[in-house]
Amino acid sequence: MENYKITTLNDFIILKQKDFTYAKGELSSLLHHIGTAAKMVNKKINKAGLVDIIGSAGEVNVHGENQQKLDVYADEVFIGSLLASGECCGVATEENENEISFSDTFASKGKYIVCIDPLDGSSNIDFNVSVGTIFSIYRRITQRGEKVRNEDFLQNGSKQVAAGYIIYGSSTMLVYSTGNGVNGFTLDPSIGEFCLSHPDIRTPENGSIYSVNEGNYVHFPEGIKKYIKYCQEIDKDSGRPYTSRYIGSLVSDFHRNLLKGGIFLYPENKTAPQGKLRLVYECNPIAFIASQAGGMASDGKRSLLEITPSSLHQRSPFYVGSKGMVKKVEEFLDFYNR
Ligand code: AHM
Ligand code: MG
Repeated sequence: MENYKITTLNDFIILKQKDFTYAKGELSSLLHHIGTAAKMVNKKINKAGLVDIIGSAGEVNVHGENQQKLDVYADEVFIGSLLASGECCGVATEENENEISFSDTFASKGKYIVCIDPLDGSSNIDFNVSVGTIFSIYRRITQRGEKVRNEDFLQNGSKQVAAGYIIYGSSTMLVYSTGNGVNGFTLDPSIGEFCLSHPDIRTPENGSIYSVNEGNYVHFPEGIKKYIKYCQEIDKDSGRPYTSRYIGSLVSDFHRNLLKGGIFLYPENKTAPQGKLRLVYECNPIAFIASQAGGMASDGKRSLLEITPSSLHQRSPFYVGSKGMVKKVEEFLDFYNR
């Protein structure tokens, strides 16, 4: 007899809710709505190339970057779904300059705020390269019923209640953590459900992959240049030379390294003095997942989750992955850049 036992994302969320004695199901409902929005975005991404939805929407976002049509669609779908959940009182996204406060009487009483990059790596879409959604959830600081303020979104990364990402790749996966380990779910398109496929993900202490845009090499800090050379040296005991893998799509690069062991680096460079990636809705959620899987994330000097952001779209140098490798990068930076 075939084994029909599957655990869907919603089964799992409900199952896990029991671990929190006082949980009222608010976070569960929020996660459920994120899962639903992910399925909608996934459907649209699968059709990219077939219908007139690839390419630029003709607008630039707050960073002066060209917005892709799917960027706009994903932004609307996630915001709409979070509003509909009734558990989220406000949202900050990569596509909007300021935080959005939900004034709806139901939603304004929500306990949580969400920071989200609705479609990361979207410049890859026209070339059929994997893209992702990255999100994190915090408890609001303002009182329930009040309008959310900037401070709700500028919380230290260690305050995340939950975080995760969706990878729209050769299969679509949702990976998330509520601070109690990391679990991955693969979308089964035949039943339209995310099914538990990667329970309790742990990342290796050390890996053999390094992921960095080496085209920027000449602009990197000395410590990073030296670390890259270290990755390329022969040392059988530590498995070097490492393999270089870089897709240029954060979620995909991170996901591969999370499962196989490795490090992702996006250093500051002369043209981007604070790095490229945004602390609040790109680095922090990924850092939370990494640490929950036994890895770590750093800005080169300190744990990324210790940083209190001062603005919504703040950028940060980003080193994330296997603990031993991230620590090694910190050592190189400390040694060569002091
Ligand atoms: P985006 O937020 O504009 O999509 O850019 C973020 C992406 C990440 O997914 C990826 O890690 C990085 O940009 C790649 O940057 P680069 O092309 O400079 O290597
Ligand atoms: Mg992005």
